[in-house]
Formats: sequence, C-alpha cells, structure tokens
Amino acid sequence: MRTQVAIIGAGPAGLLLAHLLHLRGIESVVLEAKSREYVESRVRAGVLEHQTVDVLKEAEVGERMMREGLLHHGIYLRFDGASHRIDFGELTGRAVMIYGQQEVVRDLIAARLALREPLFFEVDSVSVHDFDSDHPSVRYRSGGAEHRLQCDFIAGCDGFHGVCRDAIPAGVLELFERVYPFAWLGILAEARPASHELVYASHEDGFALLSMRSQTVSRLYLQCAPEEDLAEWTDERLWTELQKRLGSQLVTGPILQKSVTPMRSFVVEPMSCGRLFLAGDAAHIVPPTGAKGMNQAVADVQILARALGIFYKSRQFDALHSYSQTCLRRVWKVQRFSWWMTTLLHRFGTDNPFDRRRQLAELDYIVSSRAASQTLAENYVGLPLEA
Ligand code: FAS
Ligand code: PHB
Repeated sequence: MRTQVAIIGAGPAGLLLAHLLHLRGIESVVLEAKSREYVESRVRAGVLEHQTVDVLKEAEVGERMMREGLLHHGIYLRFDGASHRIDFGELTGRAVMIYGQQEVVRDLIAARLALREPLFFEVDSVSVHDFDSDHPSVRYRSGGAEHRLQCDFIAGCDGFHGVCRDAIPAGVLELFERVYPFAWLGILAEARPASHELVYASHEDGFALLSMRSQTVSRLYLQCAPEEDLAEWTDERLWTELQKRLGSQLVTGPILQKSVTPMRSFVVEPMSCGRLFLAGDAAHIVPPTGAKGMNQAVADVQILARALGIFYKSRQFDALHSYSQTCLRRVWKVQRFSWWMTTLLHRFGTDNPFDRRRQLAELDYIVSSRAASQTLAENYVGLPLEA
C-alpha cells in the first residue's frame, strides 16, 4: 500500500492532522492500536483554547462542539477560604470551550469515516523504517496479516508510550524532564457542577479542581500521592475531601469513573528526524494544571499540516525543516505556564511554612493585580500559534 503521509495514532493530533491534510488534498493513512470504542471513551482533557475551537470550526468538524460545548469566559482561583474570578473576557477578549477530548476524537473519527478515508483500528506491531531516506515506510499487522505502507513522510502522533519517538536513533534526541512528587485523582460524576466556571483550589491539604463535561456531569480532581491506591478512596471519602478543598457546596452523584494521573513535564528536541515528524504527547507532556496537553497537540499538527502543504505545492523543504523549531518556541512557553500553574497551586512535601506564605502571597498578587491576572489569562486562553 502507498500513501503520502503515514500517521501513527488516532488521538487528537493524528486525527486532526489527517483531516487538515485531506482539506489540502494530501493523502494519508491513520493507524491506531486500540479499538474505536476505546479511543472514543477515553476520558482525558476537557478545555479547548480559543484557537483550537477556531481550527475545528474552520475544518468543519466543530458543529457538535458549538452546539454542546460550554463557552467559559473565566475561571476561579480559590485559596484562604475565598474564590476570586479571573475574567478572560475583560482581560483578553477571549474565551475557552469546555468540551471533552473524547468528543473531539469522536467528531474527527466520524468525519474521517464519512469521507471514506483510510483509518485502521486495532493494528499491532507497528514499526517505522527508512525515515532517514526519501522512501520511508511503516510495517504493521492487521487482521492477522503483515502489511507494509510506503509513504513520503511519517507523522508520529502515537502519544507518550508510542513507538515513533523510540525509533529515532540514540544521540539524536535531547530529553528534558521534571517529574512531580504528586498525582491527580480524577473522577467523572453524574452530578450538576457546583460552579458555572472551573475552580482551581490551593488548599492546605493540597490542590483540587472543579471542572465539568456538561450541565449534568462534573469532572473533579484532587492532588494525591503518585502511588495512591484508589481502593482506599470510598465515594464518601472522595466527596468529603473535595468538599473541604473546594469549599463550595458540592452536588454529589454517582461516580462514573475514577483514575490517578501521574504528573510530569517532558520535552524532546528536535521534534523531527529525517522524514519522521513527532507531534503532541509523542514529543512533549505537560502536567494538566494549565489544560494545555491536547491544545499543544492541535497547535503542532496545524504547523505540520501547513509545512506539508507547502512541500506538496512547491517541493520546498524549508517549512518542514523549521517545523521542530517553530513548534518548540510555543511548546516551551506552554511548558513554562503548566509548570508555573502546578507549582503555584500544589503542595510539595518539601514545602515549609515560608513556602506556603509565599504561594498565598503570589495567589493574592495575581487576583489583585491586573498585569498578573492578564498574564495568567492570556496563557490560559491560548498563546498565538507561532508565539
Ligand atoms: P494521545 O495519547 O491522545 O493519542 C495517541 C494515540 O496513539 C492513542 O490513541 C494510542 O492508542 C495510539 N498509539 C500508541 N502507540 C501506538 C502504536 N504503537 N501503534 C498505533 N497506535 C498507537 N490534558 C488536559 O488538558 N487535561 C486533562 O485532564 C488531561 N488528562 C489526561 C489524562 C491522561 C491519563 C493522559 C495520558 C493525558 C491527559 N491529558 C490531559 C493530556 C492529553 O490531553 C494529551 O495531551 C492528548 O491526549 C495528546 O494527544 P495526542 O498527542 O494525540 O496523543
Ligand atoms: C478537565 O476538565 O478535565 C480539566 C480541566 C482543566 C484542567 C485539567 C483538566 O486544567
């Protein structure tokens, strides 16, 4: 089989790249290890930056998002028993959209299948070859048979645990990492959200976040230990702890899903090697405190689709050669913001009373200084694509 761009991974990065390439008349094949049901039910991100909303609308896959998503013009920061609103509209003229990642993935899969464009689920033994030549290829197994997909380029959109990053020869990539001494215990609950906008709480006993998926489904997180045992958290204990940290009168309801998410910051440089281009979590991971993971994956593939478009129009490699550098400028700003929000709002075991006072003073400064709250707001709603 032959195509122009082989895309590994049907997460937000891979699926959106395939769609943006289709709109440019560029062929691609998407290979996904998991089943369609699995990727469409995987609960992950929930906040879309304004330009993520714009690119989904412009690509004509945003109709359901605009109908079912919740437009938020601000967030609350909660500390010292009080909540303070950061008004995105007033500070930036922009908003964010609350719409689950799995809904974005569902819309992109529906669009791909409606176009009858190639998308293969449940493939295994994917391996990438000869991307240091002008005839790369991908081998994989599907339906019990071996397959070889010849292509011009390979897009590694296979997430943090994929095969593409590891296929790059030793010594080519430089790794940057920080692992945090805590995790997030997240729940999805059939409960009316107790706030009409997200609440980020910095409590003596740790961080908590009130988010949502709709007017009837809440998404809540609390800071826990990296090795936290979910079995020790009864529903009652969970609601009590969330209630204490978030202060507001939480509406409880059946808990649909519980998970513990580790927290790390991770970047590889460069984000490409020959004709293999990494995008999204395959190249970088952020702690979810800044709600940037999926949004940076979307930004990467917008830049990659444009560079591939220029190549197929002009056979010029310049934009492809500067893909990594262009992405990394924004990636590091997003890394900085996500690290900053994480250190601002979480309790570190090594903290002493001075650190706690300093955290509270910084939070107080942010909510009482226009300049400081504007900085947070412009990063949260989304930095320009080529920041
Ligand atoms: P993805 O990981 O979404 O997609 C990669 C795809 O590649 C997957 O479908 C995988 O099955 C497939 N794949 C992997 N190896 C393969 C192989 N060998 N062959 C074929 N396919 C292969 N961000 C937030 O902002 N808020 C959150 O609350 C939040 N929660 C998260 C919770 C978890 C557990 C994780 C892991 C991430 C979370 N994130 C969150 C970040 C998340 O949104 C990611 O940034 C986003 O999924 C990145 O999208 P992709 O790069 O497309 O990678
Ligand atoms: C979510 O709704 O899942 C969510 C929202 C904001 C974050 C992280 C996760 O910072």
